[in-house]
Amino acid sequence: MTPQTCILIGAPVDSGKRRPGCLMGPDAYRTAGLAQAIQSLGHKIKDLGNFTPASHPADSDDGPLFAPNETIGWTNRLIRVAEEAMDRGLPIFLGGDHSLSLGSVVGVANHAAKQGRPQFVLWLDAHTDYHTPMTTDSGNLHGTPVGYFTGRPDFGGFPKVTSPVPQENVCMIGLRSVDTPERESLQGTGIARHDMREIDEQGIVRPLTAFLERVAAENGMLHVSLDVDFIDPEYAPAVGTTVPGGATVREAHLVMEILHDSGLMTSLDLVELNPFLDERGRTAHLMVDLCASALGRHVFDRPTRSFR
Ligand code: Z70
Ligand code: MN
Ligand code: MN
Ligand code: MN
Repeated sequence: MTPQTCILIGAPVDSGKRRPGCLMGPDAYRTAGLAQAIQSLGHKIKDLGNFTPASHPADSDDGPLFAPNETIGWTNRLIRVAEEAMDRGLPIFLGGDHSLSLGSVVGVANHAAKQGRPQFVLWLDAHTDYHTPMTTDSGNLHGTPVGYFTGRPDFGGFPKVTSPVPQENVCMIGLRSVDTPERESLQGTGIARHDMREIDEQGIVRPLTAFLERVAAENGMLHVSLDVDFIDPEYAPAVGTTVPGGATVREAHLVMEILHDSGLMTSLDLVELNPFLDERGRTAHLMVDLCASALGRHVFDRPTRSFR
């Protein structure tokens, strides 16, 4: 991989669900040595520090959604920050819960549209996060970003999505907790959905490389959204919603290493880390190591792998 300028964007979003703690994520990544790990691979780092939401009305306790106004404030802020960062390097969004992707993905997709290139999204998560504010039972907006950036309706109050990511350009890997309304809405969409059963039967490489070949063939931009709960809670306990049966450390590294080899990744989210629930920083360190793999850390050199 040619040396990159990695732009660290602290997004201590904690409004996407009720259990607090993700606001400590960006500083936990810094404490775990994220910048040093990336620099040691020959890349440059620009740390923009921690952002705050754009101004927004106070949230009330009534209503079906948790903290919608604060989440809208974050979305407005992060769309702008993402658009600007894409002109300067490879943005890495340090979450923060997964509602930060309401902003990060729409921002990078706006940038791709200006370049005339298609946006692709790799969603590494136990969950599909395909709700809308109308279908969510929990009222937690971290369960809605994929619905939002693919252009589903009913996101009143949120910025209008002018460049939705086409369903066919979204690939989800790691799924094992999908709500009934999400499953029903996903039926018949072009979103590629790979659950843990498929990973167990076929391995994780096959769906990943099939997707990357498509990104390469269309000269696409590729946003990768890595939810801590993609990984099994045995290795990554610092997350509010632990779902057993997730990816192993080895599978997760393999995904990141292949992403690096592809040279296709243009932006990255690290989301849902709750340092308050961690054990001596091990989840934060694992996420830093995974990020390093995606940016070229390896044991031995290999022949170049081309997806074109
Ligand atoms: C559930 C909901 C979710 C992440 C949990 C869970 C959503 N589908 N997303 N953790 N990252 O509440 O909508
Ligand atoms: Mn998620
Ligand atoms: Mn999840
Ligand atoms: Mn090397």
